[in-house]
Amino acid sequence: MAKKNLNIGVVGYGFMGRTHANAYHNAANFFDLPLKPVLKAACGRDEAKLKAYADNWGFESTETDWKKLIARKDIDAIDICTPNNSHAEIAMAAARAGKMVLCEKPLSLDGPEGEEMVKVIEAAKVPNTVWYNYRRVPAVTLAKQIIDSGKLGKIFHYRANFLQDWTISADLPQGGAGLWRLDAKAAGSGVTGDLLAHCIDTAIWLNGPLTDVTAMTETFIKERKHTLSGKVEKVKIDDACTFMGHFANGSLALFESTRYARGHKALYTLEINGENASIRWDLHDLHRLQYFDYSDEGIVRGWRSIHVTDGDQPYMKNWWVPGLQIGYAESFTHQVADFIRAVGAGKPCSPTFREALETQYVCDAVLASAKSGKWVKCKHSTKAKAGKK
Ligand code: SOE
Repeated sequence: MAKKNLNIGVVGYGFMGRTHANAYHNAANFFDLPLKPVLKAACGRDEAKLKAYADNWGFESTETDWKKLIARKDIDAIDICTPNNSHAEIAMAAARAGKMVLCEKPLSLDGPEGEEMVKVIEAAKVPNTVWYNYRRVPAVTLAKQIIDSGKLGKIFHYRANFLQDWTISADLPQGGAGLWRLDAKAAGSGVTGDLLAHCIDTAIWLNGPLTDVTAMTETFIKERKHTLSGKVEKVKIDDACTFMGHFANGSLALFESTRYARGHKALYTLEINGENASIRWDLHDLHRLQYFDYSDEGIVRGWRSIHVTDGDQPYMKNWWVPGLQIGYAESFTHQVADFIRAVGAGKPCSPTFREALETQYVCDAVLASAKSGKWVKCKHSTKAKAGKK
């Protein structure tokens, strides 16, 4: 019997618009889903770019006004791939219209805006999720399984980096297509909301909530020409951010992100050290999980490099044959598959808006600490997450 369709309206045709469209295309081919995702409509302001995007990915129709997209009766879910400062308005309007909402990360510009979004989405009772895609890289999901099985024992340290080098040139303008990440009005913050948010989301998922942080940020290039105004304007985003903190389970946090690490394009790494074992993962080698188990016999004890491609490892039985790896794009495909399965089962798909708000609170605490030079306590979005030390 033919499956019922899940009609998707994607807002935004940039980098994320492409990763999501690709994911909707592939999800039903690789995963047995209760609903079939259909690229019903693409939405964006520039008609020529929109048409090129829609034709390329096979969307059935286009809209140049997201309000019209939301008003359409034939759309079940709104997927938001626009700059951060438009997430709240679109997400809340979509929820109020009864649509399911999938929102690119970070959820919002800051915690208070995120709180509004959570209030509206929960009142509307619509399925929702935020695209923190790295959770769904099979090696990272495997790390979660290993940690949850208790193999690491008591956790002492959680260390994460997200390093890039694409904004070193002082000639690079801020604002406008592709460069909105440098404009505080559009992005909310710099590396904290763009890159550390990924690290924080994964950390909370793997190791539980953060309780307090102390941070420093730096803006290396103080002024840049603004693409939209044509004027040289003050740069208000953080180019680099380093923070330390405590997790509720007693372990210590050490996080660093920068867009000034010459030679690194998107080097997201994480390492967790427990009493009995340690885990290490690296986005540039994303199909491997490094694992050290102290209980191994002494003469063969050492770091193992697990090639996460076998059928009994997360998501992998749905792909090729053992030994053949998948990559970055598939983490988005997994999110589509998990979202649709959750919708079919009437369950939430993590991270929900409320869970993503927890990351927003940590980002707020990090930025507040960098400003004040003091330790700042993190707010929590759920009682369960607040945990106990
Ligand atoms: C920034 O360069 C960026 O594209 C982020 O916005 C993404 O979230 C990250 O996954 C890769 O880097």
